[in-house]
Amino acid sequence: MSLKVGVVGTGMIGLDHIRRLTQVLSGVEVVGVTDIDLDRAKSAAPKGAKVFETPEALIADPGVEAVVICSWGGAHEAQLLAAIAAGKPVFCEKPLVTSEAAALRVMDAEVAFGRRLVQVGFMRRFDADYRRLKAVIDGGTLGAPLLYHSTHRNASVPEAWSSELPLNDTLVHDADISRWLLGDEVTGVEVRVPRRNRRRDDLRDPVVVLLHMGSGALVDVEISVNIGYGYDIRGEVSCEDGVASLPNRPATVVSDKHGIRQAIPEDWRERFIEAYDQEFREWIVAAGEGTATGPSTWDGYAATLVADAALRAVESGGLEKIAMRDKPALYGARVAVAA
Ligand code: NAD
Ligand code: ISE
Repeated sequence: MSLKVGVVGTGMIGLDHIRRLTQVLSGVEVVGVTDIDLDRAKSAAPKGAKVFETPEALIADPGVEAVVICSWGGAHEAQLLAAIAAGKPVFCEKPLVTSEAAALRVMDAEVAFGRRLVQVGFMRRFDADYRRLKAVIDGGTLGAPLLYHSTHRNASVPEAWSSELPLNDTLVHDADISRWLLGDEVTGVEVRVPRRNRRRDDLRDPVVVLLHMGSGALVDVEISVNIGYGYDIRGEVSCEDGVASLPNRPATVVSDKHGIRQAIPEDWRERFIEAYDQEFREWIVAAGEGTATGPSTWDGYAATLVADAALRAVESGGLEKIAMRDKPALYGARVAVAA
């Protein structure tokens, strides 16, 4: 039996997820789509799928067993609340939501429902290179992690981007992966803003973010969203007794009159193609059982707090502290955080 899925939002990643759900993965069927741009939804609809006029209609339809949310971050809250109210498992692209208050409303609704329904699209956790990096750190042979360097470079972003987005749309990945790799929570955030990239001097880009972790470890993050040359994601953990890094991705080595070189992924679709496939494989299994595993509403909340604090830190120029609510039992044991 295939899991019958409805997709909300048929833009860049919505289309890519529809492709993997229809052409790559098994045990799943896209039975419905919707978008505020109905023409876009119609052209994205796989054969036999129904085009719904609104997310509410898609989510409420008895033929839709589980929901995939790929709309803009600011629209996620209402769609998540509708899916939870309908008791349907939901995969929600990151960011979970775009404010602490919205994250708390979603968490309260899921906790009141009494079972996990939400998986957030933090796909780095499903990437084989990040999984191997975490295994090395968890193995303990390098001692305690002291510093993590996270580099997050996009070749370009859409014209419509504003200066908040590098912090509340892009940084959330680095916040989540730092928490996951180090098994720790972020307790404070600082931001430094260097000179702007000439390609988009209307944007605050790049930014350097310093995450203070509960253990005392520090994470420095470079966010550059108009680096031009490609999609370049790097990570290196400095521990007491050694250093562990993400490898460069294997790519054909081309030698010609310009020298010896390897291609860099164009964007997230190419760099994380296997990770997105794997996050959906795991989601399909859990959603088929009426629940969710992997990155949770709690993780989405934690990343949202980091984004909120980073935006405050831009204004204050100082260290912005983060206070988390107590972790509900639904999301497992609380990570120990030093005072
Ligand atoms: P996009 O602008 O290409 O597509 C978003 C689509 O959602 C548009 O077609 C828009 O019309 C539709 N939409 C917006 N609000 C809606 C609403 N209320 N109801 C129905 N449809 C609505 O953007 P995108 O790049 O596809 O990003 C979508 C989401 O996916 C964002 O949250 C983004 O952060 C996330 N994303 C995640 C990754 C990743 O690596 N995990 C990569 C890209 C995008
Ligand atoms: C996009 O939404 C993603 O999630 C990508 O992974 C990230 O690199 C990019 O900056 C975001 O805009």
